[in-house]
Amino acid sequence: MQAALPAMAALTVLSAAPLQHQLALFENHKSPLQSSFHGVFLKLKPSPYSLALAAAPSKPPVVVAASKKAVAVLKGSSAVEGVVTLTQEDDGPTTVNVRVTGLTPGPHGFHLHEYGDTTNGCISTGAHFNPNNMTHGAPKDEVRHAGDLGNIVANANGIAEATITDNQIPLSGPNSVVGRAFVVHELEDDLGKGGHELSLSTGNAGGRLACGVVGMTPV
Ligand SMILES: [Cu+2]
Ligand SMILES: [Zn+2]
Repeated sequence: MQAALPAMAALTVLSAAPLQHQLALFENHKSPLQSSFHGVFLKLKPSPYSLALAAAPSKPPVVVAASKKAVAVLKGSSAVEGVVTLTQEDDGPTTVNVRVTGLTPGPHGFHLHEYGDTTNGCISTGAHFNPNNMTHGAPKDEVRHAGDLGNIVANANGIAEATITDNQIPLSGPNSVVGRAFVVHELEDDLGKGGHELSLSTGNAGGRLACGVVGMTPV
């Protein structure tokens, strides 16, 4: 038995129910549709959620896909501030939209750091997020910290805007970056190639101008 759902159907799993329970579908919070399908209890609503069901005879449908969204608000001890939004579809790459203001014109190192701890300012966020025990590098390098997102570049007005797509900063699973922190730096990240003693740990990107903890948001 197959479950056929509209291609762009938006689904939220409310709760799992044991076998023998019916699958109840509600579209736009009205017109409840009953099905003889045996599985979980679902609610449909119009939202960017995308979800697929894999169903086998006599087995409950399995949720195999969903959208996730998160945000970080960057603040520091200077005038630098910003907002970073992260979106991820299923297990695909994470798209990071960045807008930071108050910067000096030019490139500034931009990373995900290990901890979502700002008790002592941005210094408490620790080192670059590095679950695979690598050295510092560029986003496109094979050898890099997962948190190495390169540089963002501020224009003459001190505003840096960027859209970054990356495979190493998921919003769920063992390497989830939720609860960790973005940091924007004083200097350009040399991407591990500057020959400085700090190049292979921090990219020699200097002080921490602003930081913000990644938290989940409604999709
Ligand atoms: Cu950093
Ligand atoms: Zn790094």
